[in-house]
Amino acid sequence: MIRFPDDFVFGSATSATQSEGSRNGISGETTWDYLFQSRPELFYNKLGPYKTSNFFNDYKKDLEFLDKTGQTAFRTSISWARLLPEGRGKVNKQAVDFYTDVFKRIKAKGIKLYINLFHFDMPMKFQEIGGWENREVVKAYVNYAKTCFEEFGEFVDIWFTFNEPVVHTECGYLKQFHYPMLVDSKKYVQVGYNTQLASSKAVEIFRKSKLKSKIGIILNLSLAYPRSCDELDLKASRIAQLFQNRSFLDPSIKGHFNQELVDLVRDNGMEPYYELDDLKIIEENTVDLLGVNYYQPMRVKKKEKDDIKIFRPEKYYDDYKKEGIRINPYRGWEIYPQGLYDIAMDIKNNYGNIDWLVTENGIGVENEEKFKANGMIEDDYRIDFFKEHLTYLHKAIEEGANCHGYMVWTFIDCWSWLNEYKNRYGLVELDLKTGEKKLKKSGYWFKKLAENKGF
Ligand code: BGP
Repeated sequence: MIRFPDDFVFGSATSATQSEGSRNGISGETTWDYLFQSRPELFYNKLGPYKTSNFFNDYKKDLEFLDKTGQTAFRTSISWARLLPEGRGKVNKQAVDFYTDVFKRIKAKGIKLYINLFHFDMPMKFQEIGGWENREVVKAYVNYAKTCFEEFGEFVDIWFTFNEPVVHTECGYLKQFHYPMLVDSKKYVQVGYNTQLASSKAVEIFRKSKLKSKIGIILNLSLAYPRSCDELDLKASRIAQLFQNRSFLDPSIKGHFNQELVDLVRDNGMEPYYELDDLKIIEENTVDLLGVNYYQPMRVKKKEKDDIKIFRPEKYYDDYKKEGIRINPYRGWEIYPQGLYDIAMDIKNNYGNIDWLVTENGIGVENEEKFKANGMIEDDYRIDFFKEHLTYLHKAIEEGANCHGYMVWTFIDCWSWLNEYKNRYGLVELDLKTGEKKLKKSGYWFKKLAENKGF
């Protein structure tokens, strides 16, 4: 049997926009509401973020599934636009009451509560003035963070400043998957920089609050495996990791940006606007712990075509399709459980073995109803996926990795950005037509996992 330490937590993660429903209750608009209104054709089910899994109305019943799946920790986010419909200023009392009740109920169950402050959900009011491009928005975010610490500080065990900051930066400013759907290297760098600054400033204000909880950042880490040991393939892998991992790992944990990345940015004339005080703030406000989202590795080789003319990560490497790898056909992502072990070793060897936990890991499957037998989705593929990743995580812990928990993506099947409900990840099934929620086989399995601290 694979057994984890007694204080190891097992849980799941979701986010405000993906579960609550932006038109349930009072809320300001986010970039997702706006993008759906202006370009509905981009969204898989053409539903928008309006109802999602209806957590805002269903939460009392939904939270019962935390017990049914045996979770000892739960992660969600607060919606900035719900708490502060104007982005700043007047606090929405309805939002305070909602989150307070949700958080109280979770704590009453003896479940640890991890709250993230920003999960891709920029209030539209602020995107109109440039979103993360604008330091005014950084200021407003710090004020929002302070409001959250004051209103909900007593309930939260761990705060996270951001979820996957690489994603809103790249998807919004290079890849066109998130609003404002631009391709603009200069803004891409500025948004990345300002996001890090916002995170460090939130840590600063958190320290001043004297709360006893901890604060961290959630990063989607993927090691970049080189095609070969050829010097140029190795260089490609190192640079891919600078963009993907080191960009936020170094300032968040070590208190300064990675020098090789800084040089690369400067050599390309892409230095962001910054103020001297910023560097001191970043240096002095590192995180207590790290959340790691892991889905797939990167595989790269040296750049062979001169096809990228602007400054972006892919200017320095080509993706490499390795023969014989396993792919999740629905999402197109490689399944490589050993990647989690390798990340653990990177954190151990290069980041002072900081305290961390897996904050997302999971497999998205399309048309999951086809796996239904006697009314239940028999998602053995998901159980196997979890088992394989947990096996490598356990090996890493035995070798000294300082990992204290494993959270799957996700709790109840949720709305997922442009993909909406295409791929289902939940321990709990959501019937989109009736709104009914039901445990999947993996939900039952997860309860046993948590009770036994292993499998
Ligand atoms: C992560 C995000 C989640 C969730 C998940 C699955 O990167 O933090 O919010 O969306 O990916 O994404 P998808 O449904 O696109 O496969």
